[in-house]
Amino acid sequence: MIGQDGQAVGTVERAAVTVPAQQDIDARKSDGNWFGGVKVSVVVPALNEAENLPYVLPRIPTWVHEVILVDGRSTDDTVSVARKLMPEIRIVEQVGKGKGDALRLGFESAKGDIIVMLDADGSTDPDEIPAFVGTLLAGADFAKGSRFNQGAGTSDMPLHRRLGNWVFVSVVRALFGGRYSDLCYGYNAFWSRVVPRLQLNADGFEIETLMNIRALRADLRIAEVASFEAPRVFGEGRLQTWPDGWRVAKTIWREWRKPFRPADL
Ligand SMILES: Nc1nc2c(ncn2[C@@H]2O[C@H](COP(=O)(O)OP(=O)(O)OP(=O)(O)O)[C@@H](O)[C@H]2O)c(=O)[nH]1
Ligand SMILES: [Mg+2]
Repeated sequence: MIGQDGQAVGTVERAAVTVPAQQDIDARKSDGNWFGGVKVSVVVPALNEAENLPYVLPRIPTWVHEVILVDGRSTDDTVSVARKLMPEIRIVEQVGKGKGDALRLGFESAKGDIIVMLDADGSTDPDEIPAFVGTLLAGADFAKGSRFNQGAGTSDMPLHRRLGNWVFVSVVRALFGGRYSDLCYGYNAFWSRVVPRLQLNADGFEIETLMNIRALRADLRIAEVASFEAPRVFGEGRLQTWPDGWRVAKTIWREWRKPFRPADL
């Protein structure tokens, strides 16, 4: 369990996987008309996250139009637990590998006007979804989560990752402009119409860096949303600091050497 200061307190009880009441499922289906008919899709990449899904899926607001779980061919009960917790969930089976590949598949499958990216491990808080959606409705094209602006924070980042992220943020600010306060963070939301403009082609954890740089290059209206990142509830993260940090560095370099031209759509 996470205390108010963001530190782990005691041990976490495994959450029971309970089937939601029919009226909650019906409410979810019929409540897609909020925000003047704007439909919100939540894309959840998941690789062996069965234990964590009970902390995530039931907390997604019921007015969300659809939740898409992109399963990275999990060998645990990720898919069956997801279906139990949320019978109306859309499961997309990943063919390729990596979080970036999973997200791209999820974005392609999404039918909503707005897409929200949400991790399956309990790090990103579904209660923050309204802040992201509200930022888009207020005029932004791309609502980018930040753990380092006012009111934000993280208890899931050891010092070396903080330092690395800070270096990458500084380099991106110097090379591409903008005023990002965070870079390698996976909580973002955007209008689905911007996806084809970004021509995303990253497979791994560098997808977040690529999106953030290309959003700047495409002159999108970008707003940062203060977000708090909690530690994953159970299990080990897939991110490996050095190899994945290297992929981020290579992505920044490539985008600088050969700037992509946003698709004119
Ligand atoms: N479908 C799919 N999901 C993935 C893959 N790799 C990671 N994910 C999911 O992407 C999300 C973020 O991955 P994590 O392993 O938590 O990475 P992280 O948050 O950067 O690392 P930690 O801080 O150590 O948790 C989680 O929901 C993972 O289950 C993959 O190859 N395929
Ligand atoms: Mg994580």
